[in-house]
Amino acid sequence: MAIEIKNIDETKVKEFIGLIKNHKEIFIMGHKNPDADCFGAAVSILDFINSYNNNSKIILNHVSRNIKNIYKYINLKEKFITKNKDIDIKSIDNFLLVIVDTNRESLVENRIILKKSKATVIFDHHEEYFDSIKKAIIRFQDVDNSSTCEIITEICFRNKKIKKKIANLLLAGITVDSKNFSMNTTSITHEIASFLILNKANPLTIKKLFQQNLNKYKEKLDSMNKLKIIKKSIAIMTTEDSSLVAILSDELLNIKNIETSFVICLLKKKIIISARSLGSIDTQKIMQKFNGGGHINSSAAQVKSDNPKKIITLLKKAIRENS
Ligand SMILES: [Mn+2]
Repeated sequence: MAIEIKNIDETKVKEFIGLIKNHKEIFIMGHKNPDADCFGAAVSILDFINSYNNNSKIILNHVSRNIKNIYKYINLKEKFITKNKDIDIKSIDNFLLVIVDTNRESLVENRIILKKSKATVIFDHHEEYFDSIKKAIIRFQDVDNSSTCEIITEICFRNKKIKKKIANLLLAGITVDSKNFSMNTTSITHEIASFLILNKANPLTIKKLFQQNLNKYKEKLDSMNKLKIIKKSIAIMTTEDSSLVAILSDELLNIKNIETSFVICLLKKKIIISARSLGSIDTQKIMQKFNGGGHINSSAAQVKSDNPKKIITLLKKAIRENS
């Protein structure tokens, strides 16, 4: 089944396929500390590219906890470059670079490759920021999409047979970024999900891929004791476990009357902030004060600091100014 729901710029798609055919080597990378959307987008675009050019690799610095299960599930180890030393930067010259799930220079997995690239294509659903990559030749960028996986399904797989594992990865990316189809979704998101299910994606398989282990779950419950509510609808929490930051900020929005959540974690002289909102507060504006970004509903930042108390004070000030 093909989806015909949007005016896809066919010329751009053809141009992209032309670039794939004209390059010997292709590198794909997402943002640092990839999530399911970023990882699903990278693997799916690799699968699309493979039908034209088998010489493509994904640059992935670290298999984080967020993607550990889907990394195992896809079982494509040989297609990943996980150590920078495995790329002979000097010898590569004429390569195509495909960037997924970010458009910011400071966030990509490997900035040297980006600097060296003469042909860059971006697939992303985030807004542009001051350090947005200017040199991209083609941009498949749309902030009205729930996820990069949604964009990739529509552009790359609408007329193409899709493997079950790829369909599952794409649906996983959409499910995670849209917080189970509750945020940034349109009827098109649902049509694309339906298309993926028709192509054998299974929501239950996806649920199993994201099950947490018991210890993590216990840690998560322990963290709830540190919850502070300000202004009745804004939750602020600290955690010592960086892998829980995003999970906790998502989870806090399940609590009645909580409209906005911020979770802070100190990690080696760096403070990570994850922010979520049901829409009454624009978390992106607040995270931009900390040089971060994202969307109204979901954003994050990293600050060089070892003083969480000070960051919380600054955060409260930014919340006051933006609510
Ligand atoms: Mn995303």
